[in-house]
Amino acid sequence: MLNLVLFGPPGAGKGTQAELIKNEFNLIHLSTGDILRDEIKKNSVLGKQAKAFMDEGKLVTNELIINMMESVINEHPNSNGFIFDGYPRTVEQAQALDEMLNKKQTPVTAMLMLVVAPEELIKRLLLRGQTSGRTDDANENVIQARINEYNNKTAPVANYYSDQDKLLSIEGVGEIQDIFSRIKSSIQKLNS
Ligand code: B4P
Repeated sequence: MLNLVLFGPPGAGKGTQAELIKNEFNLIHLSTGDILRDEIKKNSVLGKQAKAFMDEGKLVTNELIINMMESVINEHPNSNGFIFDGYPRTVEQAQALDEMLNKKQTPVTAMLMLVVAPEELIKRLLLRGQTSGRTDDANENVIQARINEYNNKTAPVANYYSDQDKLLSIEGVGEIQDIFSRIKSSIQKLNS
């Protein structure tokens, strides 16, 4: 099984690259952002709770995310593996993911970290905000709050995987296909 964590700040290209990786390696793509936006659309209890955090650019609480992810992972017992997009975003989430996958004897294979400078992130997200309808992309203050949350709470997750010798760093600037080629060759090296 191939379990990949796709990591990087907001706007680094996680969702974009996850689609390409999923198709190439036949993996299940789990995006916590997409799952949460779905819950908001359904106006579920989880969606209502999550919306308040997301509209301010804050991370949704670990408790809500970890329970949600455990049930989503359990829906796919026979997959080739997962691509985790936007999860884990805190060390506590990373520990919970390890615990869940270790129970199934299919640990995280590697973390792919997309490296992009903050000015480029803000430019990309404001551009997407013009058409996406996402309230968290429309306002530069909210985008900055997301980047701050990333620096304070999410960036330490990279050390967590580096300590396990699972961190692969990928240059995330340039043509989407070129970035994907870099990702693909990193994954192929894992298998060789
Ligand atoms: P997400 O939906 O994960 O949003 P994101 O970090 O902004 O990344 P996304 O995947 O959408 O963007 P991408 O980089 O692909 O999270 C949204 C919110 O949900 C969070 O702020 C938080 O509140 C909550 N949340 C989610 N997961 C959570 C968790 N685990 N714990 C707690 N809270 C959680 O792309 C961005 C833009 O760049 C796109 O327009 C794309 O077209 C463009 N782009 C991509 N690659 C490019 C390239 N090479 N060049 C130019 N543009 C590029």
